[in-house]
Amino acid sequence: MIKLYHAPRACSLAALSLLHHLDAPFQLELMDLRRNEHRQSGFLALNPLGQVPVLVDGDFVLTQLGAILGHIARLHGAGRLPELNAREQAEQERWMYFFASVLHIQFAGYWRPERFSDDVLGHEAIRATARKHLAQAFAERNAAMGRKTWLLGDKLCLADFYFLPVLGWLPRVLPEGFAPYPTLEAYLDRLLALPAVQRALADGGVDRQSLLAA
Ligand SMILES: N[C@@H](CCC(=O)N[C@@H](CS)C(=O)NCC(=O)O)C(=O)O
Repeated sequence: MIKLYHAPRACSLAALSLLHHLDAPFQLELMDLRRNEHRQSGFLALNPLGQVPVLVDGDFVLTQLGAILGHIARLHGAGRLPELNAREQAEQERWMYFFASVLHIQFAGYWRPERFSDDVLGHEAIRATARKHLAQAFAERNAAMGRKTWLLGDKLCLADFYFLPVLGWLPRVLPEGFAPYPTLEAYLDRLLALPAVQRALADGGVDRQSLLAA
């Protein structure tokens, strides 16, 4: 059976929500990052980067959220996820790469500037730049969502699950919260209303308020 290492409010929320959405059998390993459980030797043996999510499937250990979402979907998605044509699959991948390589990295710059420069004097500049780029990226996404229900229109896809935790981090970095991004906030509320997402939040003892708390 699949085992998922997940920390509440972390990007692993996407994988946990997808597992629930697909009614997949799995075992949950809850991690407390504040207690540095991700830096313990047992976990580092699974992921030397010391990051969640980690998925263990028998003797197969998989890291990187986008790959994990794809693996779960291939194992358990048949008949439970909408069929995507070639362009829709490309769009799904586009957004997952974007979240991983652009948005997630900007959040990392804001929270962990020491990973981008050893020069402590430069850290505030890194954080300010990250915040600026995040505000621009969310403004662009807010405009582009338009009247769409999900990123691909009416088909809920893996990228929507990926976007969930990323949107949850927004108010922790941007002082105005969702006020400049009402379309994204309505989209987030649709995600939060999914029974699978509610179950995933409950697993980690999180609700809407604590997910979005600064
Ligand atoms: N590129 C990785 C990023 C994983 C990641 O940054 N995980 C965060 C939580 S969202 C984490 O475990 N942070 C702890 C740390 O980096 O020390 C992925 O897509 O899985």
